[in-house]
Amino acid sequence: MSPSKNSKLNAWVEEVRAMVQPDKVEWCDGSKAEYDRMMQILLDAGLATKLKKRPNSFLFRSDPSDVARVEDRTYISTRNKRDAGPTNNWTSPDELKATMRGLYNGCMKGRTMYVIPFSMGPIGSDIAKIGVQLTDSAYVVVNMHIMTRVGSKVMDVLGANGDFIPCLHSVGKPLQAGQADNGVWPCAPIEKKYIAHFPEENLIWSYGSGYGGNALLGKKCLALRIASAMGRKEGWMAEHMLILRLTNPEGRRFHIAAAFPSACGKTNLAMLQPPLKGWKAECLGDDIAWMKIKADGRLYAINPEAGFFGVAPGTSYKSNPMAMDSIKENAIFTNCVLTDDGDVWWEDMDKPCDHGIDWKGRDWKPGKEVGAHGNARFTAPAKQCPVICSDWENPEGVPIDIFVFGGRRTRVMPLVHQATSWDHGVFMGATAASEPTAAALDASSALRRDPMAMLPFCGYNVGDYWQHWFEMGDRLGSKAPAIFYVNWFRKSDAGKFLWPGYGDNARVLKWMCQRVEGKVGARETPLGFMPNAEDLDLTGLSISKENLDEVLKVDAAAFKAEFGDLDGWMAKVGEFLPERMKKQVTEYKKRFGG
Ligand code: GTP
Ligand code: SPV
Ligand code: MN
Repeated sequence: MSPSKNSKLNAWVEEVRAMVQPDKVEWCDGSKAEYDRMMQILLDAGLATKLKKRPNSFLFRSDPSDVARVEDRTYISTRNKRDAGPTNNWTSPDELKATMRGLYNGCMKGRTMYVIPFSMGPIGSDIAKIGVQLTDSAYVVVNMHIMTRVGSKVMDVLGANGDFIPCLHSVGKPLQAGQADNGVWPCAPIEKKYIAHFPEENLIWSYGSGYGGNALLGKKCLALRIASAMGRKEGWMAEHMLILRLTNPEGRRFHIAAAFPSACGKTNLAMLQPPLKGWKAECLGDDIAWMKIKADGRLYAINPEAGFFGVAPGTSYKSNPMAMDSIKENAIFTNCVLTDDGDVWWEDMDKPCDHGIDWKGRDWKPGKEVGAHGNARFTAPAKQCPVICSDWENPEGVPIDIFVFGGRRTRVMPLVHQATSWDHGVFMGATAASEPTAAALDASSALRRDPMAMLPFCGYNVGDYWQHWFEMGDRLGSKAPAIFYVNWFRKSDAGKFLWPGYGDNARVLKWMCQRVEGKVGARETPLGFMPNAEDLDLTGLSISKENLDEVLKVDAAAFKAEFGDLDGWMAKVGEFLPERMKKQVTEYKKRFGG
C-alpha cells in the first residue's frame, strides 16, 4: 500500500515498478529508525563497516569503476541538440529512453525499490523543490537522509496534486534468487552507466552507478543540472557555489558565494576561520547555491542541501578543523582507509597511518600506492558543523555581496583580481580554467575551461547560460554582487605552493569586503583591479616577499601565450556565443595590447 495521496506519484511508482520488477517496494519516512535499519541491511550485506572510533559512523568501499562522477556517461537529453549545447553529451530523449528502458527492464530483481520523497531547500519554503527518488540502493537511502530533507513532511507538502521532480535510480545489478551482495559493491560496468537528464520534462534517469553525484540525485542532477535549466526559464540561478558569511569588526555582514570546480576548495573556503582579529566567518553551504532576486532588488541565496559530501584527502585539523569537527559522529565515509583501531584515515590527515585496509579492501602500508582514493568522501549533516550559521535554514536566504570564481592553476594566474564591471565578471567566470582533479573519473586534459565551475553541471546550452548571466546583471543593476577571481594554487618551480592558502585565504576575502566598502586600494591591470601588497592584511603571515610578489604579478607574456587557448574555447561555443561575450574577449586582448 502506498502512503501517497498524490496520483501522479502513485502512477509513476507503479509504472517504474512494473519495469524494474523489484521484490518489494518500500516508502521512506526519513526517520532515525529507518536510517538504522538501512545501515543494518548494509552491514549484513558486507558493504558497511561500523567504525569503533566514531559514534554511529560507517565506512564503505566502492568498486574501482565507481569512484567519481562519469562525465562521458552524463547526458542532457533535449529534443533539439542545440539546447544541450556544445559542452554536454546529447542523445535524443526517444533514443536514450529506449536504450535505458532496455537496461531498466528487470534491473531491480532480487532487490527492494525504495521510494524517497525529499525536499531540496527547507521544507515548505517557496524556493524549495520536491523530488522523489526511486532507488534499489540502501546506501543511497542513508546518504539522502543526510544530504537532503527526507520524510513524511515532504509528503504533506506534496499533497494530492503537488508537483515533484521524478528521479529514477538503479545500481544496475539485479540479484538471482538467494544471491546477496556479499561485500561486493553493486554497480554496472562503465559502458552501461548512464546519468541522464531530461530538462524539458524535469526528469532524471540514472543507471549503473551507486556513487556520489551519479546516485544521490538531489545533488548534481536535480539541484544543478535540472535546476539550472529551470532557473533560466524562471529567471533565477542554480550555481555550483559555496555560501559563507563574513562579519567585520564593526559588525557589518558580507555574504560571499564562490564557484570553484570540483575538488578546488569550496568546502575549505566555506568553513574557513579567519586568522584576523575581529573578523568572523560562518558557513551556509559548501557546494550549491540557489539564488533569486527579491523585492529589494538584491540577489538572495539559499543552500538547497542539508549535508556535506566532502573530499576526504587533504582534510585535517590543520587545513579544515571545522570539517573535521563536522564528521566526528553520524557520518558516512566512502573509499577511505580503515585503520587497525577501527577509524578512518586518508592522505594528509593530521597524523600518519602505518597500517590499515586500503580503499580497495587490501592490507595496506604507506608506500607507492595511496590508501584512500583521491575522491574518497565523507557525508555529514550540515548542522554538525560548529560554524554553521544559526539561520542557515532561513527560507528567505541571504543577500549576496560578492561572487568569486576560481580554479586550480599551478602557473600564470595570480592570487586575486576584481572585475571592473558585471560583464567583465561574467567573462572571468566564463573563461575560468582549472587543472584536472580526481572528482571526475574521465577529466584528463592538462587545463580545462570550466565556466563558473559548471562545465559538468549546466543543464543547457552554455552560450544561453552566459546570456542568462548577462541578463541577471541587467536586472540587478547597481545591486549586483561585485565579482572577483582567485587562485590559491600557484606553485614554485620546485613544486611548492606559493600562497599558504586555507584560513589565510580570509586575507583575500577581507580585501574583497573592503573593496565593496570602497575602503581599500587597488591597482589597475589588464586582468582587472588587483591589490598592491600593502592593500592586503598580512599581519602574522609568514610569506617571503619573493613569493608574494610572484602571486601578485601579472605576467603579460604568459597571458598572451594563452590567447590561442582562449580563442579555441570561444570557438567551441561558436555560434551560441553572446555578443556581449565577444566584446569582452576583444577588450581583454586589447588591454594586453594584442
Ligand atoms: P567538490 O566537493 O568536489 O565540489 O570540491 P570542493 O570544491 O568542495 O573542494 P575541497 O574544499 O574539498 O578541496 C579539495 C582539495 O583542495 C583538498 O585536498 C584541499 O585540501 C585542497 N585545498 C582546499 N583549499 C586549499 C587552499 O587554499 N590551498 C591549497 N593548497 N589546497 C587547498
Ligand atoms: C563534485 O564533483 O563537484 C562533487 C561531488 O560535489 S559529486 O556529488 O559526486 O558530484
Ligand atoms: Mn561539487
